[in-house]
Amino acid sequence: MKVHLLFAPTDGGTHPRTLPLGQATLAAFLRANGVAVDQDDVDALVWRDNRTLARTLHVNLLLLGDRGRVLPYLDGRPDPYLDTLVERMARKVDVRGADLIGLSVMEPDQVLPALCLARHLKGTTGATMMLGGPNVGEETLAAAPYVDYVVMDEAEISMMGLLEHLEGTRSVEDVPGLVYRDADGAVRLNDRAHLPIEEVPAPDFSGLPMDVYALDVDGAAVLPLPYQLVKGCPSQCTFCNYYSYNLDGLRAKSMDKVVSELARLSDTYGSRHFLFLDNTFNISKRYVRDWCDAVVQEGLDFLWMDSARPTGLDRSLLDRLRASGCVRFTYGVETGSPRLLKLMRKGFTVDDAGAVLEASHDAGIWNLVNIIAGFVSETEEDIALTENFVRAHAHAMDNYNVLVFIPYRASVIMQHPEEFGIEAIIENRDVVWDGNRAHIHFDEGGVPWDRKKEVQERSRQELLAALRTHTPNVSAPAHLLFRGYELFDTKGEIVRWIRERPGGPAAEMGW
Ligand code: B12
Ligand code: SF4
Repeated sequence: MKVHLLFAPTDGGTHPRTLPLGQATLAAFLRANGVAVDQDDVDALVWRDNRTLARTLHVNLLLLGDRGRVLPYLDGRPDPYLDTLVERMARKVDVRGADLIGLSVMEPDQVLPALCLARHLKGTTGATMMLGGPNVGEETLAAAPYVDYVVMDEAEISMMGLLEHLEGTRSVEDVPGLVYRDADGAVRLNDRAHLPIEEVPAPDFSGLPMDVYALDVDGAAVLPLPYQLVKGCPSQCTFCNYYSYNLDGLRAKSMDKVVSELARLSDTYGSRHFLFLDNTFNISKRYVRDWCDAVVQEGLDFLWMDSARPTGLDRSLLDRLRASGCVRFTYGVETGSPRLLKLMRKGFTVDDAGAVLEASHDAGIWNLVNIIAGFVSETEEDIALTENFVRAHAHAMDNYNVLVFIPYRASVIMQHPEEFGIEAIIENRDVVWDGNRAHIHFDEGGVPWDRKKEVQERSRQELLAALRTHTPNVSAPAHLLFRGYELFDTKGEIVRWIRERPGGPAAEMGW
């Protein structure tokens, strides 16, 4: 049985931010179990070719993400121009001989281009077609007759099971976590099963276009390698749906496994830069200390970044983290309103968050702060409290993301809406094409969804204005930060260097 894994294109046409970690982990596991696996990153290949080929040969990914145009096309309406784009996209990879083609869909923006590609490849190859990742599910299979199977979360055990099924040695009902059609055509989801974390292999990136991910920054190639130490999350924030499909809860790799895998990855790919893609690095003080000890003991000389909860980290621990190579933490601060923080069940206070940002800044770590705009029941007073927080800690907020609150189907809020004063829930089936992003809309306290969206946008604009005005407001992609931390000793110097770059940081990313 030959498997070909393809990372689906996004619709934005921007530089692929990271190597596809989930797909490469799956490839490593299948290869270790004797399965012949090829893999490609269609997103990266389109991005590269769109920069080098004549315009007439480009794949217009924005068009492939245009729901108004693509949905009728997927339903069979002729559209010769879309046919041309999809064929161009498909020609970038050679899937001949594959029995099973698996498309990786990590972001909502990948859903439509992935379906276009799946439909085309099903027609041209006849291979078994599957989709995997957090943005596909039962609705996707129900809506896409050219897709045979879906797995929506960790897929190692599911994929091995499916291969056994396709070889005739296992019944489809026995394949854990598989979404499939039964004999009557009804869509079914089997109970899930995940690999123990110590058995999850390090990613295997072979087959991927490494030259695309590496960017030249001032004469040095910077290649951030993604890696995951921890699955799950110690928190259960009420807006998040991560824990819902991460059924096995919090799981962390042993430090022995982590350091040996990192050392091997560094040797194999010739990079000392790691993008840790954990929900939370600081799952416990002990785990953080174990990491710092292991780095010293093994003499590791890496630079890395990750996400962290803004609590339980003091200056001495942050100094040790910086010394272990940490250059950036993304902190989910979310709001400066104590009431909203409680409603979100973040498990820390506004003061905790402020103290960690300050200590992290003093330790020389780049602070990227996530803020949520338009949360359930957010008032002008809540917005003003967040603005106060921004003003108070502006110098310690190097960069920020303001994301509008999205109600996820499996979040605590949507499971128990009455506790949050939400009055109406509308299951909007049309948006299956958007991944898990917005299956559900809500009306709160008499504010209908359309109006709430306006309120959310106003809140976002107000918060963005405060952040732009008060914080250093320096956009610094990972590649640039890694290089900056190699070249300079202080954040002040890095900020100056970034600000003085011709074309700004966007130039490196080709945006
Ligand atoms: C890195 C990342 C991103 C990156 C890049 C993603 C990428 N190109 O790979 C960026 C920054 C672009 C991103 C953006 C967003 N992200 Co994001 N992201 C992540 C993150 C931190 C890591 C993903 C990862 O690589 N994990 C490591 C791998 C090893 O684990 P894994 O994903 O479970 O891998 C398994 C499966 O995915 C599956 N699989 C993967 N490929 C394939 C292929 C096949 C064929 C099969 C069968 C299975 C399969 O098998 C893998 C191995 O078991 C996750 C959180 C997390 N810690 O996982 C969130 C996460 C995936 N993101 C999430 C969200 C919400 C977003 C945004 C929508 C946020 C926003 N509001 O804007 C945006 C989407 C933007 C857009 N334009 O569409 C959510 C998804 C929630 C959901 N859909 O239910 C997650 C889970 C975070 C969370 N806590 O909620 N994200
Ligand atoms: S929002 Fe982040 S910290 Fe909160 S439960 Fe989700 S992954 Fe964990």
